Amino acid sequence: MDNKPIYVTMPSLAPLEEFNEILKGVWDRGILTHNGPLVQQFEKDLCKKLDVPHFVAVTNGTIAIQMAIKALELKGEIITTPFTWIATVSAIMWEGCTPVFCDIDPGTLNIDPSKIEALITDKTVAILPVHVFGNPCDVDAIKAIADKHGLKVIYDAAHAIGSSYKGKSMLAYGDISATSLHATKLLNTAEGGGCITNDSALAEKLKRIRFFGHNDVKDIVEDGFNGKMTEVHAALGIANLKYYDEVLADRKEKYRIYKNLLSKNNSLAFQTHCVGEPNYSYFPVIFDSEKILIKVEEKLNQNNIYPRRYFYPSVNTYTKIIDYKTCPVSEEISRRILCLPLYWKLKINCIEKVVLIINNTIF
Ligand code: T4K
Repeated sequence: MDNKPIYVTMPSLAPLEEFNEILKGVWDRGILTHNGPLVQQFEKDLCKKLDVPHFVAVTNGTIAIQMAIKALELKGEIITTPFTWIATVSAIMWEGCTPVFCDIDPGTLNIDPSKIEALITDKTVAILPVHVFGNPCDVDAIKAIADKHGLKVIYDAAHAIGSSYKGKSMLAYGDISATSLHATKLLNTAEGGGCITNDSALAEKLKRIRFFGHNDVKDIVEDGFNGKMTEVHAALGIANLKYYDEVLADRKEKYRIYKNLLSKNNSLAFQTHCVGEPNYSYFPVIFDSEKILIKVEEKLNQNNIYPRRYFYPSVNTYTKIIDYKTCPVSEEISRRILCLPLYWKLKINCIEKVVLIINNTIF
């Protein structure tokens, strides 16, 4: 094994020649952006691959969440999870809404549906859960609550390309799903994201919002902004999409290998998968205490291995920008959870090395 650093993830990249081949067309046409042919092709290819009716490609996953909130014209309180990346919450706040934190289920690490209703007030307008690490939320329970109270549902599906429930992509659930195509995601366009909806009118509105609010004749008909994906990013997406099935299968196999090797260690806990089929895009492991986590992380770092503390700290504790409200489960798990290296080209002997270091450090 060479001594190159092993990071929590590495982008899944098609061979450079294949990307270059697609780029030649961009150079020939000289069309770099403004809903060019590659963006349109990428959206079409994604719709086919994921079996969703509308995929509106945008600049990143954070903008995708903001656009979803804007398109649904939400103003008020949005119930969300504290166990997430800051982007979920900053998108809510940038749209002038107030995040209301609902604690998580300690097993699935997703929002706990049984705790949502107690947080609904006359100002609540939507629920915005996250399919954490690609683990499908209990979408039926969440829909039942939303329907009962007349609320919209936006899924932060940043991690969820490749996850499914009842044979449908997780991106097909909710009024709108917002996903990320960032370099660290299972499918990437370097930076990128998308809004997915089953509603044709909403998809058209999202496209107008993405393009300054223009309609077909460049009249301004929406309060829009610039969320356009470029042709270069779409070219990368098209090149990488060819390897999507292989990447997905590889993640599942490597997840299985990690789980098998680590299951012998009784002091570790794992995310539970209760609903649907996850995409196994991350390998989170929960330690007995933060002290043990720090010890393991230090040992891994000494061996040039760099896991990440996703998500730490729990977002409700960012008191410089948010009014603190206690979410004990999320705060407790955040302190004890570490995502181990997991990516397409990761070698199996690296997984074995990570496991050996963890076991040797704990025992
Ligand atoms: N909602 C949720 C639940 C999210 O997790 C995120 C983003 C969003 C919304 C918003 O989506 P975007 O607006 O980002 O599309 C990463 C990503 O920046 C972020 O996309 C992601 N979630 C978050 C969980 O993680 P960092 O701070 O971990 O990135 P960084 O630079 O430390 O990268 C981690 C490892 O990946 C590095 O050690 C090496 C490797 N890497 C990274 C990059 C950027 C590469 O090999 N190549 C690269 O280009 O944030």
